[in-house]
Amino acid sequence: MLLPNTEFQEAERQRRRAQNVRKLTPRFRVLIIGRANAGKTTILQRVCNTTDRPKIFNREGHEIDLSELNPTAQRGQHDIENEMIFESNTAFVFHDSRGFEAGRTFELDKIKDFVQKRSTNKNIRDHLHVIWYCIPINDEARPITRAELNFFNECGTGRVPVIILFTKADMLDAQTMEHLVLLE
Ligand SMILES: Nc1nc2c(ncn2[C@@H]2O[C@H](COP(=O)(O)OP(=O)(O)OP(=O)(O)O)[C@@H](O)[C@H]2O)c(=O)[nH]1
Ligand SMILES: [Mg+2]
Repeated sequence: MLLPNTEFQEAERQRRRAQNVRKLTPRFRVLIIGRANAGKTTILQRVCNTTDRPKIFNREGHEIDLSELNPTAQRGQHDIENEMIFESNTAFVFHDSRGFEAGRTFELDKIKDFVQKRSTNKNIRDHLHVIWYCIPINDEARPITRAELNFFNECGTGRVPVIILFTKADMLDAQTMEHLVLLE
């Protein structure tokens, strides 16, 4: 299709702009939030097309030893500041937060602080591009907790979009099938 001259120039301008942005920020930065066992790691593995565990780097860029023997490994995985990278797709960098477990409402401040810092940071390569919020819908009487409602009501994420990922929907199918079979 032949574009009129001005449209062509605009398309070309956008293409060049996108190229420049990619140079400045080579990796797409995602914050994934969800309570323990919500399916966060599974989604990230699927996105990066791997079953391997990610590599985790602290804020100084040092890799954290994830061996079973290392007692800090579990904590390191859910420290929002740490960067998580899968070798199969290094174009993504993830930050992992267990969000708002019962009795741990302080996480809201941590997340607010992180989002704020990562949106205003001078270095564009440190910017956060999206938040993926995992909500498992399989076995919860209340899939959205009070703390989560607070997050949606209070935590202004500025220009960072929040995408809700409903996880474990397949298990809901299994439960419904079981129920239907019992009714027979
Ligand atoms: N059936 C089913 N199981 C899932 C799904 N997503 C995750 N799981 C299982 O749920 C368990 C927890 O998944 P993870 O991805 O480790 O959850 P997580 O949110 O990373 O958990 P933490 O890191 O401990 O907070 C694993 O046994 C997964 O195999 C899903 O969509 N369907
Ligand atoms: Mg995990």
